[in-house]
Amino acid sequence: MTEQPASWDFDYHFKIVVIGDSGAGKSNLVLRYTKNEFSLETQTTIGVELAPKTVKVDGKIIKAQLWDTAGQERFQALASAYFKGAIGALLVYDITKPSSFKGLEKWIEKLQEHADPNITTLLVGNKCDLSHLREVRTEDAEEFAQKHNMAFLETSALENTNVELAFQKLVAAIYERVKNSPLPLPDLDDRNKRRKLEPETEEEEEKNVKRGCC
Ligand SMILES: Nc1nc2c(ncn2[C@@H]2O[C@H](COP(=O)(O)OP(=O)(O)O)[C@@H](O)[C@H]2O)c(=O)[nH]1
Ligand SMILES: [Mg+2]
Repeated sequence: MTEQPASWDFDYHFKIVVIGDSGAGKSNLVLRYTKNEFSLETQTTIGVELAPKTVKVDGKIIKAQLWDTAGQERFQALASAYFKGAIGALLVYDITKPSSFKGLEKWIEKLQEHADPNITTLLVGNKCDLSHLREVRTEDAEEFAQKHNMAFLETSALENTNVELAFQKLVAAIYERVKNSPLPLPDLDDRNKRRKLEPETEEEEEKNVKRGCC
């Protein structure tokens, strides 16, 4: 029998949205985590960027699909499709920009409005390399995270501090939540429910059907 493509070989598929004010460093956190790269440029492309990353938790292979806004957050234009089916959210602010910390309330409202009520969220204070420019105290962020029942970490996409840990923590927390829930999960996108060896695209699905009947 032919070996299945690597993209099929996972136990869980988690859609994770990355949200927060423009300039907080969302794209660079995703870039650092998925490609170990960093860019000084701010992305201006319009459209949603998807970045996959496969991780192992508790012996299970989890494909995390990270949804990066690619600029629409600037215009408050994130449609409900962006949040639909998301099982996790990385909520990002910039420790040197109090406005991005104040903006978190607005992002939480967006989550409440569009996302699954059980979504697992991790708060990230990015740019911790710029400690001399810090304007948001760690204690204030900790208090905020506690109030909203989410874990919290400070990161630097530039220096690669806690980036892997932040995503790993989020994926592990989602896994803990879903591992004992009988599938299908309520109100979630099909992709979160897909199990090992199920086809990813219509084309693959068609191929699979052909394989099955010959
Ligand atoms: N010093 C520092 N700059 C960062 C960090 N992360 C992102 N940046 C910079 O902040 C700007 C905005 O980053 P970007 O990832 O495009 O933010 P986004 O709008 O939230 O996606 C860019 O100039 C990045 O180079 C970081 O951890 N430290
Ligand atoms: Mg961006």
